[in-house]
Amino acid sequence: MPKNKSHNTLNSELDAVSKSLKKSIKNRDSYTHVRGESLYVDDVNIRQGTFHAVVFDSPKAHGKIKSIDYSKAEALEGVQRIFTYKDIPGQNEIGGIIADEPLFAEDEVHFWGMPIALIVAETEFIARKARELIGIDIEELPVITTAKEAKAKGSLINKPRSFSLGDAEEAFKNCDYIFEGETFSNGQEHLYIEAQGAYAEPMENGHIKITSSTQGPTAVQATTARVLGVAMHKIEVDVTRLGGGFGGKEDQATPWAVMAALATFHLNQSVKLVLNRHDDLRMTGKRHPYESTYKIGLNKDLKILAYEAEFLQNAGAAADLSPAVAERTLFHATNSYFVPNVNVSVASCKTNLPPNTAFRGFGGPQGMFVIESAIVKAAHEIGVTSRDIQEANLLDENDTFSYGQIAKLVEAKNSWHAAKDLFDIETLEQEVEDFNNTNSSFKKGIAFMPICFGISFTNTPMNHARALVHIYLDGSVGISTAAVEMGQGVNTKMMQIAADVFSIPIEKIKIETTNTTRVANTSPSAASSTADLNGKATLKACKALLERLKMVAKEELKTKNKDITLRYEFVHINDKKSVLSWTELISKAMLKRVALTENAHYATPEIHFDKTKEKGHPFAYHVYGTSIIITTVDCMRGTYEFDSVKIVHDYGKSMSEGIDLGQVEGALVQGIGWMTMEEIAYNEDGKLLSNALSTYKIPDIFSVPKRVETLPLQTKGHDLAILKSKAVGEPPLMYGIGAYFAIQNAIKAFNPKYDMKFHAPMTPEKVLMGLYESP
Ligand code: LUZ
Ligand code: MOS
Repeated sequence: MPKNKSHNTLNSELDAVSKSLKKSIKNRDSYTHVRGESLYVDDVNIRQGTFHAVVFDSPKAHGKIKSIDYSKAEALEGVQRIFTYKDIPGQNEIGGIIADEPLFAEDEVHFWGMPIALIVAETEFIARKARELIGIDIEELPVITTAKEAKAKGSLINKPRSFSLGDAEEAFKNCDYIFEGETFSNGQEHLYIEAQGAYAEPMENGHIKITSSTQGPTAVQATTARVLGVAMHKIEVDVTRLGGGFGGKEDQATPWAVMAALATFHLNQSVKLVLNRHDDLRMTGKRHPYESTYKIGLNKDLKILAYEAEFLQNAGAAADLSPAVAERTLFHATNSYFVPNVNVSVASCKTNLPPNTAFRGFGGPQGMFVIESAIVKAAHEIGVTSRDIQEANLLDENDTFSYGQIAKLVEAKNSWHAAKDLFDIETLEQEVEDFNNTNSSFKKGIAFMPICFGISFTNTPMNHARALVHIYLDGSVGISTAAVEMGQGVNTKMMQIAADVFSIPIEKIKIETTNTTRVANTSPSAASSTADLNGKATLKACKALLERLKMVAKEELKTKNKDITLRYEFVHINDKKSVLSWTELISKAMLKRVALTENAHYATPEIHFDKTKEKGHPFAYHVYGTSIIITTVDCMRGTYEFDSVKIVHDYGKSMSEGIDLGQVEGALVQGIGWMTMEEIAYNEDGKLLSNALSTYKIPDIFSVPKRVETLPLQTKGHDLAILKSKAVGEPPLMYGIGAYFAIQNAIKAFNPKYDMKFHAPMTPEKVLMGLYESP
C-alpha cells in the first residue's frame, strides 16, 4: 500500500472519531447539573462569621435626597453596619464606557431601585428587616420613562451616531414605492435562574477574593479596585459558572461584587450579597426598549433602493453598555439584505429607568425588527407577500454593508433557499391556506425570518483572549481561560479542543474556574465570541505544548522522523503506534525538564473600525440562517400557539452539535418570548409593575413551539471561527422575530380591516384587539 494512501485512511479514521465526538459530546456540566452538584455563588462554602448584605435602594425614580434616617435600622440587633457613598475610599464610580454611574446615590436618585446603601448584618433576614426601618425623604423631580420624551427634552447619554451608504435622499427620488412608519419593541428581563450575587473574603495584606456570578471577571476586578482605591493585584475574582447570564451579567454583575468587597474591606470579614428575585428585577437593567421610525423605498421589482431609520434607545439613567448596544443596532439595521442607500441613526436616550444593558443580540434584534416591520408594511401596501420582498433583497457575495465591510462567504440566499426546499414551502403555505379557508374561529399565519449577525465585539480592542494550559506530571491536563461558563457549554468546547490536539480522553482534561489571577485583563464572555477567542487561545497553547512533546518523543524514540503524531494516548511514528504512551511521554518530559505549561494569547486578525468615518471591517465573519414560523391564533380568545418553527442554520462546521442545537433552540424561544409575551411595564412614576413572575410571563413548556426542526446548512465554516465552528450564542435569537409577523398574518386572515401596528410584544390582548378592530 503506498504510504500516502495509508495516511489518508488513518486520517479519515481520525476524522470519523472526532466526528462521532462532535455528535455525541454532551455539555459536561450536565453531569453535575442533574445531580444538583454544580456550584454557584450561593453554594460557596462560606467562612464562619460571614456577614450577609442587603441593598437599600431608592423608592422613587427621580429626586433629591433630603434626609435618610438609618438610626432604627442600625439599632436593630444583629446589624453590623450600613455603608453609603461616604464609606467609599476610592471613587464612587462604576461606569464602564462613560463615567456617569455612582455605586451608591449621593444627593440625587435617578431611577427606582437605585442603590443608596448596603446593610450588613449577621443574617440576610436581619438585614432585610433593617431595610424596612430606614426612613427616607425624597423631593421628587420630573420622571422620564420613554425614549421619545427624553429625546424631546434633550436628555441624551452621548452624541447620536449614524451610518450611511450611498445617497438615500437621492435614491428615494427614484423609488416607485415609499413607505414610512414607526415601531416599538419593548425591553426584556434576562431572568437568569441564578440572581445577581457575590461573596467577598478578606485575604492577607488587604487582599480580597471575590466569587462573583459575572460574565466579566476583569470588569469586577477593575471596578472594585477603582472604588476601593487599591491596585488591581489586590483583588482576585473567581467564577465557577453562572446560572445564566444572557448579557445581564456582562456589566451589571459588577456593583454587587463591589459592594460585598467594600464591606469586606471595612470589616475584614467575609460578606455575602445575593439579590432575591424581587430586588434583582427592580434594581437591574434589561434589554433596551426602542422607539423607531423608518422610511423604505422600493422599485417595481421590489428591490429596496433606500432605507432610513431613526432609532431611539431607552438607555435608562446611566450609560452602562448603551452606546455599544446602540452601535450594534446600526450594524444590523439592514439585517441580511443588501440596501445600496442607507441612512440610519441612533440616539441613546437618558431616562429614569434602571440603566438598560446587554441582552443576547445586543441591539441587533431591535434594529432587525424595524426593517422587518418596514418590509411587512411595504408588502401589505403593495399587495405582495413579505417573502417576495425579503427574497428579492437578500445579501450577495461582495455586497457592501453600510459600515463598509464587504460581505464574504455569504449564506443569506443559501439558507433561504435551503429552508424553502428542505421544508417544502409550497406544501406548508398550501396547508396554511387550506386551514384558513375551512376554519372561521382559528387562523394560521406563516412568516419567514432570515438572519445575519456579525461576530466580534464591535469595539475592536476587546477581541482577544488567553489560555493557560498545564499538563500535570501524571498526564492530566488543567486549562484556564477567560471564558465564563454560563450554560452555553463553552467549557466542554475547550475540553474538546485539548482532547483533539493531545488525542487523550476528555476525562483527562479539567477546565479550571475563570480567575483573574490565572488569566488577567480579559474581555467579558459575550458577543457570541467566547468560544472563538478562548478556543483559539487554547488551541495555540495546546499546539505549542504538542510541538515540545514531539521533540521529547523524537529523542526518546531515537528517531529523526518528522512524522510523529499523538493518537489515542500513544506516540505514533509514520502512523505506526510506538511503545511510548502519553503518560510515559509526560514523565520523560518532566525528567528532561521540559516546560509542561503554556500561556497563549489570541487576538482576532483582520478586524478594524474607524469611528470617525463609521467605516471599517468590524466583524471576523457573519452568521446566517432562515427560520419559518407557523402559528395558530384562537380568534375568539386572542391566544396563539406556535405549530412549528423550521430553521436552516449556518453553524459552519459545528464542533459540538448537541450544544449548538441547544443554543439555537434556547435562543429561538427567548426571541419568541421577547416578541410575543414578555411585557415589561413601568408606571409613569418609573416604578416597575412587572416585578414578579406572576406579572412577567416568559415562555414555558406550554408556550414553546410544538415542533422545532433545525437543519444545519452545509457550509465551509470560517477560518476565524474555532475549528470552523461558527459562533452560535446570539444569532438564533433573531429567528424569533418572525413570530410577531406570523401572528399578524393570522390576524389579517381573520380581519382584513386589521390596521397593522408594529408594537412588540404581540400579547394576546393586542391580538384580540387586532382581530376585532375596524378602523
Ligand atoms: N458586548 C460588547 C457585546 O461589549 N460588545 C459587543 O459588541 C457585544 N455584542 C454582542 C453582545 N455583547
Ligand atoms: Mo452578551 S448580550 O453577548 O453579554
